[in-house]
Amino acid sequence: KADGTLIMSQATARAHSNIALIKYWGKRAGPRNLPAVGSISVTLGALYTDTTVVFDDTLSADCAQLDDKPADTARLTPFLDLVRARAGIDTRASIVSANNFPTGAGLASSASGFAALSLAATRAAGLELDARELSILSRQGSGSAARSIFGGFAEMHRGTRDDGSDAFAEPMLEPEDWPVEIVVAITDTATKSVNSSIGMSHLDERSDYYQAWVDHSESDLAAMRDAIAARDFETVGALTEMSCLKLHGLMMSTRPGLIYWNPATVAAMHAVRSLREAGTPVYFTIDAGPQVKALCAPGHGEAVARELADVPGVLETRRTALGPAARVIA
Ligand code: 2P0
Repeated sequence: KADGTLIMSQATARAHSNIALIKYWGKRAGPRNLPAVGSISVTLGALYTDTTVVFDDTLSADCAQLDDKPADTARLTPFLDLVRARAGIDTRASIVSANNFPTGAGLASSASGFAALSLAATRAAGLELDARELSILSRQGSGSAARSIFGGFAEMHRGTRDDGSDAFAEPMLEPEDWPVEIVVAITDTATKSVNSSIGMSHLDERSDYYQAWVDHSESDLAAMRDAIAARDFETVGALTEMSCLKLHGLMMSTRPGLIYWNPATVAAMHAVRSLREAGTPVYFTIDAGPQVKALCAPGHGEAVARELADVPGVLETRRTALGPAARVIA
């Protein structure tokens, strides 16, 4: 400003991680990070990212810190440019972000991270986007982030428009509508070797299974919508395991083949099935990493967490209820 005072504006947001029950993998052609398929997820109460964005006229470049360490801005500056363009500003930003769980290890840190960043950056820039607009913005940072704008159960729409204006998530159920629980069995805390964006790029050329994946996506989504509406846990669980295994089959079929599992991942999958055979309502799902997430019917999380903690190679378990929508916290 002319009087020499600094122009600084800041906001802090919290967004929760999510896991897909019907998985997103693959992109439509073109810019704006458009998904090839829709997805359905649950937001996780115990896993979240807190992100503070400060627009600061004294900065000559964006800078970022993640979990107390300097972070690369290569993926962040183009994203902040979307916010700046919308707000009509040119000011660079400082981002400080922290996850309360291991980053980049298949626990959807890009989902909670870009959802928190979308909300913090738009507020700091003086914008008040509604949830749908925030979901569209978040998607451009990371596809799964579009779902972390919402709590409970959410559905991400693939959309058909090239401008991405119909590729957003919507809420399906609030956490209290159906309080299922999730147990995360962490089997490795290292950052994964192949990030999702690269793993799912150009699949039409890289996997013979890809067209089948896309072709069956709408019927999987429709079946899951019906099962959730009916609170039919067995069907939701069966569809969840099916979508997970189909995703990993697709990943393994990709040239070069992606194997995200380690021996403890497989042991935890079998442990979930043994528990189920013994009468516990629990089903597994796994993202682009080695962690196993067990979807438990309401009231069964504690017993499942106890059993999974004893699986050889499981380092830690985290039990969580469904979480709320992304929100401004400061
Ligand atoms: C999902 N995953 O639906 C699927 C299942 C991982 C396995 O969305 O390229 O980090 O940033 O849009 O969102 C992870 O992919 O990918 C993911 P980009 P993202 O949760």
